[in-house]
Amino acid sequence: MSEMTKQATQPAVQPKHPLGSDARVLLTSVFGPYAVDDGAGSRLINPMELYHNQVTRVQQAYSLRTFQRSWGLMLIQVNLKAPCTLLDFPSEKRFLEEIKNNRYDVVGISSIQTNLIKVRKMCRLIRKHLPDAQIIIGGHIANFPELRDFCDFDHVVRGDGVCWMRDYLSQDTTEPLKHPQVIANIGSRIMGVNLKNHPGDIAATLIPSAGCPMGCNFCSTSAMFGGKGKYVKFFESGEQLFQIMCQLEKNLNTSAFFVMDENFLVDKKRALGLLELMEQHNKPWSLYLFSSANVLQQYTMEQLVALGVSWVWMGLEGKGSQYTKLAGTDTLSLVRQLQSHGIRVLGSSIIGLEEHTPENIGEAIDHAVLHNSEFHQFMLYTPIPGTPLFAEHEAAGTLLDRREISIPDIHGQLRFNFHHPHIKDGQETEFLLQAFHRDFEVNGPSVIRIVRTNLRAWKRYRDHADKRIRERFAHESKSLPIGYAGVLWATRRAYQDDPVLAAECSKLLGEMHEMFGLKSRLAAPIAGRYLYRKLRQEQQRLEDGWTYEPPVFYEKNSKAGPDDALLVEGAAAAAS
Ligand code: B12
Ligand code: SF4
Repeated sequence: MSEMTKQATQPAVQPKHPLGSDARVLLTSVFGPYAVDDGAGSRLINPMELYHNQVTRVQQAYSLRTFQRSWGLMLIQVNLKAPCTLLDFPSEKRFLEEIKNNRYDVVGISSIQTNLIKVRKMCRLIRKHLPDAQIIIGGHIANFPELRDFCDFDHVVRGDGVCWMRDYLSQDTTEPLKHPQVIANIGSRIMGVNLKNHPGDIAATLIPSAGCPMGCNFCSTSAMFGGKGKYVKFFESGEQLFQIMCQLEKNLNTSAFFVMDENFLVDKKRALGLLELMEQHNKPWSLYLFSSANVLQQYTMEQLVALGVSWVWMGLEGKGSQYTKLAGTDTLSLVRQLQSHGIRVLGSSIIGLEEHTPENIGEAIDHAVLHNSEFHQFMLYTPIPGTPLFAEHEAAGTLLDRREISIPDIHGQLRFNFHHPHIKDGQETEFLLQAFHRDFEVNGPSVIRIVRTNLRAWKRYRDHADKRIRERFAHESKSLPIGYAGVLWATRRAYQDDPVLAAECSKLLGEMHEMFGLKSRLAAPIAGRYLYRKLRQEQQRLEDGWTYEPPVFYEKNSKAGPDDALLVEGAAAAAS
């Protein structure tokens, strides 16, 4: 990693553990359960789920339920030579058992600010049961200004933890990085049916970089890894990524990749280098990406399609917002254009930008909803420590104090943590819910939107001149004639009292039958009846208060790193 980033993220004197790589290390995420209201700071409204937390939260039985592992910890673990255990999503009891029954010299906890109370409790337990262990805290909580007042720990790590931990354990920091092997989604389920995969496909997680050089003022990920103009690259070249992807493809039997990089396409040389190799080796891979709108537009649609971009998570932020990444972009036409090429969009909008008022918020919500993106995340504008936005509010004295809002409630789905110039008295809670409900009412369940885009993409690309591209679309469309025909049938029935949505389902079913003939005509009512029954059961389960928690993961490496970790030749983490 370059000197520039080291200064941005690490203290001047790097601490070292006296046992070096002989130290026994435990890495852990914060304890669950998560989807409950309790004294440890868990909140029912803040489950350990991506979609149900902040994207499909009001879509009831249509909400996509799924978990993601703690990839940061996994990346650290595979790159340590020290014996290292990883405990992901433990209960408090399981965590306690681990530290009572084993000797560790180092315990590393990964957390975000929202889970501060759990980190405090975990530190206390470690001090009690492993008094000689060094406690290291990493992840986004590291930017919390008064961390030392709340928790008793030894070191806090801001920014990348791989390099820091290697250095701390006297391991060569310039050694090539390994990449963990992990499926992106665990325990996925929708409409009451357990999926083997993400809607579309099973995907492996790929972690090319962390951070984003765009440096939007509210963005804690960008701030964490260097801020404007900087980010941390774990893998420098398209060739390195290609090697990793080939191994993930082989070992996890997948051809889809959830690219965990806030703005993967920003490094055009790396992305096009990857494309060249995909073409050379005839890889019909699918990529699920995060991208800012301005960066996306630096590519032609042909390039995006050839690169296998099939999902994009993109900040739309809000009508007329002043962010550079949106300058000159008509996001409505961009989303339509992407969808017409089979690229499904997870749009992200902010509720409570400075210019929002109770009078204009309805218009802002309508504008967001008009995108009709497959998924739509809505979040409250939230100054998070470490960001320029937080610094501004701190200087202006406009942050709420601890008596006004508790830390576990600062997660962007409930309340502001600052005095908004126009939105007062907790009105934002209602505005946020309005946005989710409006999107669901107007655009219907996300799964229907996905089916529509898939179907249109299949029509457009099934006869494409390039076999590799045809193959990818064939793969992504394989659920259409049976599973997705059933989804349309079941949804038409579920929405029989909503003429607009029922008609949309009928129209799509018609298109489906035109494309797939007898196969989908026969499958639709059979799969549809089954799905309708499951949907009703799931709805009942939700009404009865069912919540979803991730399973506990417990993984050890061998002293030299786990056998199945991927060694990639080339430079170690480098900053741009
Ligand atoms: C995947 C993810 C999740 C997963 C969590 C999976 C898990 N096991 O924890 C899900 C979807 C469940 C989730 C939920 C939430 N998340 Co989230 N999430 C992310 C996301 C998109 C990726 C994290 C990731 O894997 N990055 C890649 C890895 C390589 O980077 P990393 O995790 O930062 O790890 C590196 C360093 O931080 C460091 N490090 C990390 N841990 C440790 C530990 C030690 C000991 C050391 C030394 C170093 C270290 O080293 C790692 C390697 O460089 C980030 C955004 C982002 N791009 O980072 C948001 C993010 C972390 N989430 C965030 C938030 C707010 C939430 C939610 C509150 C949801 C919400 N309402 O928005 C909930 C909380 C759920 C809960 N009950 O706790 C914020 C955190 C803001 C903050 N400063 O606190 C982020 C930054 C998004 C954002 N910009 O707003 N999230
Ligand atoms: S473009 Fe997205 S990821 Fe990049 S800084 Fe802005 S909000 Fe963060």
